[in-house]
Amino acid sequence: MARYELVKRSVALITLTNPPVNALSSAVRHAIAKSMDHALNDPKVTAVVICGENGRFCGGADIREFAGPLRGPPLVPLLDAIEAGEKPVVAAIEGVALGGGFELALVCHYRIAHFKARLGLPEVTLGILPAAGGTQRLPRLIGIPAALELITTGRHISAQEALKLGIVDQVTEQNACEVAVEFALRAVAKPLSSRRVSMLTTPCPPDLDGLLEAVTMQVKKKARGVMAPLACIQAVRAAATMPYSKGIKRESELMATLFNSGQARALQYCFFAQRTAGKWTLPSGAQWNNSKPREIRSAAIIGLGTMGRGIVVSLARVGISVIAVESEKKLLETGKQMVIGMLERDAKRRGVSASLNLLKFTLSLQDLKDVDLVIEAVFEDMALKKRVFQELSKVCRPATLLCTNTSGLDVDALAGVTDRPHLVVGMHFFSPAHVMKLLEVVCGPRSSSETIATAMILGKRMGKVSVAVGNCPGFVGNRMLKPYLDQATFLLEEGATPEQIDKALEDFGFAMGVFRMSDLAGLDVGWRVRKESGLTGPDVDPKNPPRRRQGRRYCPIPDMVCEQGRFGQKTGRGWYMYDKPGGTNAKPDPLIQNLLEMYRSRYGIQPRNISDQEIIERCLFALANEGFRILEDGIAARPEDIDVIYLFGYGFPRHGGGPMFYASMVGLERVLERLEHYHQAHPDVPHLEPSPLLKKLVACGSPPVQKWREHIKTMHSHL
Ligand code: 3H9
Repeated sequence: MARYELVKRSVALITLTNPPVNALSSAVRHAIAKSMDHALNDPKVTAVVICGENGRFCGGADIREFAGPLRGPPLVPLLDAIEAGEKPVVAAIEGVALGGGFELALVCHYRIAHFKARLGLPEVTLGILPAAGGTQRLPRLIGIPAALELITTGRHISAQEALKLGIVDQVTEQNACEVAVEFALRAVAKPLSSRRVSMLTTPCPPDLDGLLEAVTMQVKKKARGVMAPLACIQAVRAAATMPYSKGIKRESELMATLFNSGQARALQYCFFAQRTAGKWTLPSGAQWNNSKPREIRSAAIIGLGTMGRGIVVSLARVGISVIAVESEKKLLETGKQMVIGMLERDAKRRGVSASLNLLKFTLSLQDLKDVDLVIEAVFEDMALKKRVFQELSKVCRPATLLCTNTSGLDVDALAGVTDRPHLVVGMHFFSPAHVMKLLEVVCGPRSSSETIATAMILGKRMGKVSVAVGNCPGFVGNRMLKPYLDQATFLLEEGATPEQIDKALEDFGFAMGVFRMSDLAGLDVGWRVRKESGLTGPDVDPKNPPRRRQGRRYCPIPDMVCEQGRFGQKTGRGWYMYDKPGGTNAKPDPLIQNLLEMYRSRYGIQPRNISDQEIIERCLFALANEGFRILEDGIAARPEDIDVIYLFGYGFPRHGGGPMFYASMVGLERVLERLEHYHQAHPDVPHLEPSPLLKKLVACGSPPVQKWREHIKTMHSHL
C-alpha cells in the first residue's frame, strides 16, 4: 500500500500503491504512518519524498470506506505528524492530488507538481468537507477568498493555477518524483518552521463578514438546500478567526454533522452510480469489458434542427469529421451558420481553435457512403425515420453503424427496415445536445454487442455519461416522465397552480419545476404526440367521457393551453408568460389562472388546498414507481442507471441521489404506503398503483438500493 525505498543514499521515497487512484484506505494510512516513522527515525535519511504509483499522486480518502466504521489510523493526527517532523518532506504530485490527497500534499513542506497534474478539494461534491485540515491549511496558505472559492465549489485546478495561487512551489515537465528528490536534497539544510502551513497566520481580508456573507448568498442561490458548501464556509471562518488547534476541532464537528447526513450519502451514491452506469451487460453475457468498440473517425448527422446541430458540435469538438445533411438548401445554410457559430464560441471559451475543417454540409445522402457511423436526427415521425433508414441502407457501406436520436420511438422497428439490424442502435441525446451530459444508448433486441460498445464509448468520448437502456416507448427517461407530468397536471385540476407546483419541486432541489421545464422544451411536441395517439384532437372517440381516455384519467388542460397557440418560451406564452418570444423570465399569467378556474367550474371540480408535501409525494413517488416497473421489465439494468439518467438528463438534484435512491432514503415502506393511499383516492390513475417490485422489496425488508438487483427476476431482460 506504500513502498519505501532509500534513493540518492539519503532520501526516503514513499510511493503510495493503491490502484487505481492511490486512495487513502486504512491500509495506505497505516503504511504511510509506518514509512514516515521509519524515515524520521533512520539517521541515514535526511529528507522524504512522497509520490504515487502509476503517475497518480492520490485521489483522496477511500470513499468506499465511508460506509463502515473508521478503521486504521485516522488521517488528521497522521498528517499533523508529517508536518511536525524535523526532516523536510516534499510532495511529488503527478496526475491528481484531490481531497485527502491534496491535504496530504499540504502537510508536506514543499510541493512539486507535474505540469499536467490537477489539484482540488472536491469533498463538497460528496456532501462533506475537507476534514483532514484542508479547510484550515488552505486559507492560511492562499488567503480566504481563493480558498473559499476552491473549497465551496470543489473545482479542480491545473498545476499552473496552483503555482500562481502559491499552492505548489514548482511546476515541472520532467518526472516530478525525480525533480522532488533533487529538491529535497537541496532543502535539507533549510529551516522548516515557515513551511508548516498550520503555523502560518491566515491572511484576513478587511471585511471578512461581508465576504463570507456574499459567498453564503451565492452558494444558497446556486445550490438550494445543499448543506455542505455552507458548512465549508463556516469551517473557513474558523480558519480566519481561530488558532489552528481550535479550527481543526471546528472542522471535525462540522464534518461529523455532514458525514451522517442523507445528503452526503446521496452524493457519494451519485459518485459511484455515475461510474457504475457505463458498465453495461447483455443477457448473452456480452458486456462493457469483453466487447470491442469500433473506432469512429467519421460520422454523419441527418437533420440540422436544434438536436442535430448540438450533435454535430459534440462530435467535431472531439476531432471526429462530420458530414451534416439537410433536405433543403435554406435549412442547410441556416444549420451551417448556427453550427459554425456554436463551434467558434465553444472553441473561444476553451481557448482552442475551432475544428471547422472537420465539417462538411450537404443535401445529398449519397455523400455518406464511406462514413463510419450515421446519427439520424430528423423529425420525431416514424414513417419519415423509416424512409431515412431504408435510404441509408442503400447508400452506406455495409459496415456503417446506423443510429437514431429518437426520444422514444421503437428502435427495433427502424432496425427492421435496414439491411443490418445488428448495426442499429438508439443514441438519445438531450437538448441542447452539446451541453447536456446524458446519452441514453438504446439497445434493440438485434443490436450487436460491438454496436452497443461503440455507441457507449463514443458517448464517453464526447464527454457524455452514457447509460445503456432497453427498447420500449420512451425508453427510461421519457417513459418515467409521463407519470410525473400527469401528476402535475392532475394537481392543477384539483386546485394547485403551475407556480405552486414548480416552487415545491424547485425547493426540493430540481433545477426547474415541471411547468417551467415544459415551457423551455416546447409544449407543441407533446401535443402532437397526443394527437397522433388519438388522445386529443379530431380523432378522439366521441364516446370517451370527458377527462378520461383509454379507460384512465386524462387531463386535457395541456391541450387547451396549446390550442391557444401557447407553446412555451419560444412563443412567449405557455404555462407562464415571458417578455417576448424566446424570453426566459417566467411570470405567472392571469390568463392561465382564468383558464384553470373556468375548467374547474365546467367540470364541477371544487379546488382544494394542496400541500407541498402532497405535490412532492405524488410527483416523485409516481416517478419512482415507474422506475420500479422499468426495472421489472428489464429496460434498465440497475436502479443506479435510472438515477444517473434523472441526474444528468432531467435536473434531479444530486443531493437527492435520483428518484430510486430518494425512494430508498424516504423508506420503501413509506413510499408503498403513500402510493397505496393516493391510488385509493385516484383509482383511475394506474401509475399510482404500487409496482410489484416495490411490494416485493418491502416484503424482503427494504434492502439498500445496491442490493435491489438481487431481487429483480426479469423473465424478458432487455439488458
Ligand atoms: C476525502 O478525501 C475526505 C478527506 O478530506 C478527509 C477525510 C477525513 N475512493 O473516476 P474514475 C474509483 S473524500 C475510492 O473512473 P478517472 C472509482 O470508483 C475524497 N474509490 O477514473 C473507479 O472505480 P471502478 C475526495 C475511488 O481516471 C476507479 O477509482 N476525492 C476514489 O476518470 C476509477 O475512477 C475525490 O472526490 C476514491 N477517492 O478519474 C476524488 N476515486 O473502477 C474522487 C476514484 O470500480 N475521484 N475511485 O469503477 C475522482 O474524481 C476521479 O476518480 C479521478 C480519476 C479524477 C481521481
